[in-house]
Amino acid sequence: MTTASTRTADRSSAELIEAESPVLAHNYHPLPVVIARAEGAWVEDVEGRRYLDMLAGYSALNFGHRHPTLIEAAHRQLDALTLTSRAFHHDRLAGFAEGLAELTGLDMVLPMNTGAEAVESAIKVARKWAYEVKGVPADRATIVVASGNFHGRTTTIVSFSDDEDARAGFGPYTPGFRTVPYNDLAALEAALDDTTAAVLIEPIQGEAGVLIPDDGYLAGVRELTTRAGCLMIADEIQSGLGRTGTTLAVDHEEVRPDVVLLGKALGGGIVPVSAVVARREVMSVLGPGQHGSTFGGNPLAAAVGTAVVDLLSTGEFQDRAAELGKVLHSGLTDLLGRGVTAFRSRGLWAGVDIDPALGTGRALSERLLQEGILVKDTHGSTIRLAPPLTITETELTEALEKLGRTLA
Ligand code: IF1
Repeated sequence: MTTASTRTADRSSAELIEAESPVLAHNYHPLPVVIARAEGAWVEDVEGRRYLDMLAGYSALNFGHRHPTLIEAAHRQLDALTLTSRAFHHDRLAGFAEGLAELTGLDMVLPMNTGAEAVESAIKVARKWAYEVKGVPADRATIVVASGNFHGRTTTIVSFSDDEDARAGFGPYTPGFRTVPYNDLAALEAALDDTTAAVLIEPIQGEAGVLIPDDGYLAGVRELTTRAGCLMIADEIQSGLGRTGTTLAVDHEEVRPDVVLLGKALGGGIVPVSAVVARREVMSVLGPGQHGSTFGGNPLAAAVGTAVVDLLSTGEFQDRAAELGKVLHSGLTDLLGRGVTAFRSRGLWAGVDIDPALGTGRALSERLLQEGILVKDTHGSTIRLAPPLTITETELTEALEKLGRTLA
């Protein structure tokens, strides 16, 4: 009986891609590259070819691949304690929760694992808050979301998606959600009523193509939700933790939501770590036995999460994303009319619309792969750029030059 590990040894990229097909669910269409090693902004495939990672795990690798401080924190915890369940306390959780509360300017932390779990948990807490604090009649709570949203892949979350690929075929759907156009305060105001528990919003819509709302939109959402007596829930799972040049994307308008959702980079690219961080009044609706998770807040996750919070506490990654974001913005501006029809960018995050006449986003992603650059298309002919915040200016400039040459 060959063991799984011996099976993988010595197979080429092509053989490994071939071997996946009969045994791996086909819920992705990966680019034809098989990564085996990585460090910083660079990855290496099975044959030793190197690529600059301009996707960074959809912003889960803000600190680059295997950041030494984070790997050290993980190694130290692996040699001490990895899992207790929440049936018992462990010595890493208080520090992690204190650090997250301080980083976000909120009061209480619910530690979970994936982004979707944080979103689902926030939906449950918002509904419970609506019934017990706001006084919405039982089972009547509604949550307002934006068209073009992406908040994860669970059946409740896809219930309020308007992306048919993500939603079709998974009914029956969870009721209690209202959809309004993104970046439209009048439409949002019209959707709020006495049943509204919360507005769940991405401060910048990632999967929709890095759609940045007008200045004042987030402040408007904050004002409307305060006035309507409902919660503002900011999904910062992709936009948060330094990506846009500030700790949270909402910081750009100095808005403080009632609830902030974090994930992806919170796990340092090492383990899944997510969290719901909220005002005390909101999180206090949860009592013992009313929510939970086997791995939520586990010692390894808390140790890595604490190291991530510490990296962000100095502001250097945020400043770096803001500074290099200017290089990204000017580099993309130079490509307007040279294959790029439009782009949106904030910090080290950009959605780049490619002239459809040149081909699809997928085709460009495959061409860039040949050039040693990893990117991923979103819908149609938009590609997203989200490099590690540790990328050097030289590496970023090189990637932009290669993008320009490939488009030419
Ligand atoms: C995929 C992209 C998609 C998210 C926001 C919650 C979640 C995500 C704002 C759920 C996850 C991931 C999921 C992954 C690709 C990627 C993604 F926008 F980042 F590119 F799909 F839209 N809120 N986004 O962006 O977090 O449960 O995945 O940890 O599903 O293909 P998760």
